[in-house]
Amino acid sequence: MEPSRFSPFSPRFWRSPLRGPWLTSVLGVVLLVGITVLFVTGLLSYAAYNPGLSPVNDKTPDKGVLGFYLFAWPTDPHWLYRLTQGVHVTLGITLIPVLLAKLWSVVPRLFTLPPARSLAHALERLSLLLIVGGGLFEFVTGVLNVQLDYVFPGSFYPLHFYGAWVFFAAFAAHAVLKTPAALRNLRRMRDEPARSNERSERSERSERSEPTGLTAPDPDPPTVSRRGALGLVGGGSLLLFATTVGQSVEGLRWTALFAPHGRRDPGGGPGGFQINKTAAYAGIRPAETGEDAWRLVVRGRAGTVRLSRAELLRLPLHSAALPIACVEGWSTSDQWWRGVRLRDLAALVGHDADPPDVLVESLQRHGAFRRAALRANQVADPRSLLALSVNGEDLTPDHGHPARIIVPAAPGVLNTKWVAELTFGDL
Ligand SMILES: Nc1nc2c(c(=O)[nH]1)N[C@H]1C(S)=C(S)[C@@H](COP(=O)(O)O)O[C@H]1N2
Ligand SMILES: [Mo]
Repeated sequence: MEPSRFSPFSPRFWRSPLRGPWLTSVLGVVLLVGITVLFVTGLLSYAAYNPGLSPVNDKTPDKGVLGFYLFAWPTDPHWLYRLTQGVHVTLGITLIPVLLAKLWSVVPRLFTLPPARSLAHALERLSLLLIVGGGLFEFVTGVLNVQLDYVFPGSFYPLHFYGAWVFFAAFAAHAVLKTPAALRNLRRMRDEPARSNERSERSERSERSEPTGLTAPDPDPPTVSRRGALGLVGGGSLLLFATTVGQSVEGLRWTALFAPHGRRDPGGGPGGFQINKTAAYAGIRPAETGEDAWRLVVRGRAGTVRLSRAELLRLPLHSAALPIACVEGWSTSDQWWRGVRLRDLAALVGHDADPPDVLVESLQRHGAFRRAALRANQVADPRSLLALSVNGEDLTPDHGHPARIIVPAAPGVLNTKWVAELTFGDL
């Protein structure tokens, strides 16, 4: 029996005249490109954490074969992570309206009866569920992690990482199956531009005869054209883009209305650039950072060295212009850091020729980012510093006084603040 038009299982329940192969195809092709870029930049972000280097860095220790592609993250160009992660977050947010519109355009297909006509049909529908569920899951976890500013329940990384693989596998299979038809649809509709009424009717008819189940058999009269609807979606994306991208662009920060580190710059002066967590939040007490109390402990194969800040300042000091680029997508322009080269500190404890990896530990007692490991190529780079000052003045407490790490091209999370100990080699 045919379900009635009041049941979503009836094709006649879906009345919007906008649904059809053209709209679905346009949105699908945009997502094909966009989600592929999201997937690649996401995998790059994971690689940038150096998860293969040390269990300390690895937020998804049970990744198994999914880590097959990991490689040593380079230090050049120095804005590399700023770019890849800026693209990942900004593009992800920009694509939200496209994703929602795409889901809306195919929603009748989620309600077909019988649920499965054949094994192949059952598999196709299952993959559709994975795509819809996986897509929503990835976008929601991503946005929450950015918006909740590090208070996302600790499991963000494994959720987003495993979710990405499940989602992308289903997405890739879907794309292989559907892209030829989508491109065919687009080509056909371009060849018969829906200008005159007669022509557009013809194209509507030809759409309706397509057995896609997308076009309403019994549509309501249109209130907006398909191009108009697409314009609305594009406008929404543009608005999100325009209110997000500023979080990574100096001078435009105030336009990043929804970004937790957007809006106003955090004060002026040498330390007047983004702060992810303050010293107070991290539980750093002024008593532990004073000249009498604080000693940097440096360990290596030749033994252990303790240095006061004054002693560090008497070592050869070097400068590097480097940004902070956070996994949340925000970044600063290049700041002018000054301090002791990590490779010079390695040499102090017996690693002269080629410096090894290093484990960096903070004064901070709790929290996932209190320590991080850096790769040998990062230690060796002459721009990698234990920074003591920024933009010509002592580090402020919130930017990591008495000393912090700054490494070119690395994610912000590796730029440990309030450093207490460096251990070279033997991670
Ligand atoms: N000890 C410690 N260092 C830390 C963090 C932290 O939470 N604790 N956060 C890291 C992260 S995620 C970022 S993005 C940068 C931000 O540096 P900023 O606050 O100076 O901009 O610091 C990094 N260093
Ligand atoms: Mo960060």
